Amino acid sequence: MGGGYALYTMTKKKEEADLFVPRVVTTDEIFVPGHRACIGCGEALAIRHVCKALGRNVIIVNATGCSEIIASLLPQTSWCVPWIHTLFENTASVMSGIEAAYKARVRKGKIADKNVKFVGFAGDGGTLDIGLQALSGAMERGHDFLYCCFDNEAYMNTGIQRSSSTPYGAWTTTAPDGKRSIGQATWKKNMPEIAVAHKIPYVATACPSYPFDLMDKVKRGLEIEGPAYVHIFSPCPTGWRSPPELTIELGRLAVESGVFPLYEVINGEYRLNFDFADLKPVREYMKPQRRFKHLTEDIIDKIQARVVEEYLRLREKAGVKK
Ligand SMILES: Cc1ncc(C[n+]2csc(CCOP(=O)(O)OP(=O)(O)O)c2C)c(N)n1
Repeated sequence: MGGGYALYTMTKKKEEADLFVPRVVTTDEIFVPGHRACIGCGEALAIRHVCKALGRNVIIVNATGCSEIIASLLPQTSWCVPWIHTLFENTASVMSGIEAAYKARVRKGKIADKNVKFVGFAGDGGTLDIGLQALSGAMERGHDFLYCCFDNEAYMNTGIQRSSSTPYGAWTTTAPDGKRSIGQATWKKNMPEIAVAHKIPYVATACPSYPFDLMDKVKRGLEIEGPAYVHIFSPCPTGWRSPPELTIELGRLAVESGVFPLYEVINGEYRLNFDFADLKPVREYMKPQRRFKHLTEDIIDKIQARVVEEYLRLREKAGVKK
């Protein structure tokens, strides 16, 4: 009996070790508490994780958006690293300008520290809509930077206006549902694929519900030479009309339903980080969010079909066997 128990605990320990690879997360806080994010804000949590992975030897260039307005109200700030607030249109231009100037000064021997990293932060509006051309140019020129898009699927800080990242059928204040409207009438723009089309060395999707995966990707993006793009799913209870305590759960459901798959594209090679042979129904993900509450079964079925279709295409690209 005793031997059996010892064997059981040994096996259990081995299983646990296999399941939970022990990793060390720094206790250093670079995005510190005291900011004004809404209760349950997925973006603030994501930023905290991203900053832990970045470390302190960085310069962050931040577009207008929730991340900027919640954490930089003078005379207070949550940012403990050099941080620049830019306009929407030019986040990637400012970032690439600083990177080019820094490289030139290193070359001339005027700066000794060769390890400073350059990072851009923006929301989905600042990335997929307003700042897309500057980002495209920076990716094309091949600057050495990491760009993080915090995707809460609308222009949230200005009052929940739709963006090109708002999912099909979702209610927003500028895409309201009604007799003649289902809410957002267009499908979500696929920004990670737009980044992949630029043939940059690193593209990834991430979510704060999977913090280790998120931090690994930020580190990888930072280390790789050249442009790196990480698209971070950021649940927003205020804009999604969801209970704040469900933020982490909604991130998980988005991944497990295939609505937001977690993958990387390293030098053009796809890697699906979490694969689900049986996806959870999109209904499960949508149900706690009142932005979808008006949708009919037909529309939900249409969304379900599209999610599965896109997931299978992604699996194919990643070479996952059916
Ligand atoms: C060129 C320009 N257009 C519009 C605005 C107004 N504006 C300020 S914040 C914002 C929404 C930003 O949305 P997003 O980038 O998704 O960030 P979030 O607030 O959701 O974090 C808009 C449209 C602006 N400041 N500049």
